[in-house]
Amino acid sequence: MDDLLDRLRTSIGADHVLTEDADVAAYVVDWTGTRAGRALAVVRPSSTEEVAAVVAACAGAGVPVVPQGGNTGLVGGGVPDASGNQVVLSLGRMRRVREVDPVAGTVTVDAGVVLADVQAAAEKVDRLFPMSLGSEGSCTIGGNLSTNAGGTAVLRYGMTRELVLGLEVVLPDGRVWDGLRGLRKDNTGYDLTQLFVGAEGTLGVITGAVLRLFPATPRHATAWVAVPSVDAAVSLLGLAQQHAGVHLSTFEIANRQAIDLVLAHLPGASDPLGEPSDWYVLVELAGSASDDGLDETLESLLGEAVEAGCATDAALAGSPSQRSALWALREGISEAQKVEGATLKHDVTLPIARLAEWTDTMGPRLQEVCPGVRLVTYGHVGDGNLHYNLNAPLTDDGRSDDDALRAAAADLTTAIYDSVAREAGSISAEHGLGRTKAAAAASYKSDVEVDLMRAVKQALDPAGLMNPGVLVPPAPGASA
Ligand code: FAD
Ligand code: 2HG
Ligand code: ZN
Repeated sequence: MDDLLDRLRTSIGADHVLTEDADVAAYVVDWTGTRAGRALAVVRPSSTEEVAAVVAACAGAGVPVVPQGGNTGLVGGGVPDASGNQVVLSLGRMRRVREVDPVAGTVTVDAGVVLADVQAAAEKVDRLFPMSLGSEGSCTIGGNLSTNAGGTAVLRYGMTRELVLGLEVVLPDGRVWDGLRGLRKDNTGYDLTQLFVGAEGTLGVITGAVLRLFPATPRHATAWVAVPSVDAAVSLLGLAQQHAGVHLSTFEIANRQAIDLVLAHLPGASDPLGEPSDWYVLVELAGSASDDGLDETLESLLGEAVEAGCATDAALAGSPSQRSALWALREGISEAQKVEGATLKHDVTLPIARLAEWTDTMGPRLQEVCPGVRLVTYGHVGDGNLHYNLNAPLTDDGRSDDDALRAAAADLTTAIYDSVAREAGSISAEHGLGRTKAAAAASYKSDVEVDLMRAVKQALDPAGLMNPGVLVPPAPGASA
């Protein structure tokens, strides 16, 4: 292995090949703090050529590579396993916005550019890059593409795969595929770009991307709405679509338990409504500078919703700071859950029409499995995507009983996933599979689908060195 480390140092500079525990620490533990591995080294190349040299050297030495962007992933896909023989390849030094073309509606970036910086580059030329995640200050475009990230603007603009036109990728053998084309029309064969989207670093390392830009939406009308049930939230969604049409850009749900955690743990958070409600919806309309009347549309929508019984109260943002405060209630839930104690995440999709009945029946079933378990339910209801997360029961003296949650974790997750499968839903709506869910996902897929996935992996990465153990579980009997 010393030979490999020497080669890496020669290729990208000794300062960017990290091997000391203190230097690698931040790269081997995930955001949740529950997935920790060990690395042979963490390497930080600064260009596509350097990435290619690293991957070729690792391929030559038979050493697995774990690509990493902002390390905000929630399924353990961007951190190494416990073996200590994997190289973490961080894209953190590849942060160049290569080109912005407002008329073509494209921005070309290095894969390590942070999402918020892409949004800012678009804003500078009066355009919008619509992807919006709570982690946008640290996640990278390479990570977003590799997880096919969702977020709060999917309802209007789609998942990451709908926002990309072309890619540059370093293949598992170190060759570079230059597919950085910004063409809207290109029917010249298999869609290789889309093959790498959502591949979680198992087919190659994305080093650059051409992304789509949209007209800017500087005007917003935003409300925090109390709703009596999930059923009412779904009815409100229908009304919002009718009233606001294309201007409807966000429709997010959260239960009271989620908001209680934010109020308890997020400094400065306050409840915008007088009376607590079982459920809340964050609804936002967005439009161009000439789109007058968004506030009026939202007010009339809410008036009708109250009359129809699908909303009981609402707070409208009257200023940008009030808007930020409403968004912070929604975006702060992940962090608040983590501060509270042990958490079990379930990022599921169900047909929207089934959401209400499913949540109504799931809660009591989980109480039987783990009495007192706290349901922290929130997410992108407009996409049928719930973060059906759980926090530990409270002990008699009000502490988070993390051991009780851990002891019941497997049974809780199985109950949820089995039920999602029966509804023809998905056990990973937007976070991917990583190491956490790879085996479970395969067990809910048909043999044909798993075979196809393995065939793709085998064709592009025959030596199995790109992020092994992530997304595609090894075939039975094969060495991992
Ligand atoms: P990482 O965590 O570094 O990596 C994620 C995966 O991508 C790994 O498998 C890794 O190997 C691979 N990868 C990374 N870069 C590359 C590359 N250049 N080439 C090939 N493979 C690569 N996700 C959502 O979908 N919607 C949300 O609303 C959302 N909100 C979040 C809020 C918070 C507070 C947090 C902590 C996370 C949230 N996430 C959300 C999850 C996470 O931010 C996304 O999955 C994000 O896309 C990961 O980007 P990253 O750069 O941090 O990737
Ligand atoms: C969100 O929508 C993210 O806030 C994170 O997808 C969800 O932490 C989670 O489980
Ligand atoms: Zn989400």
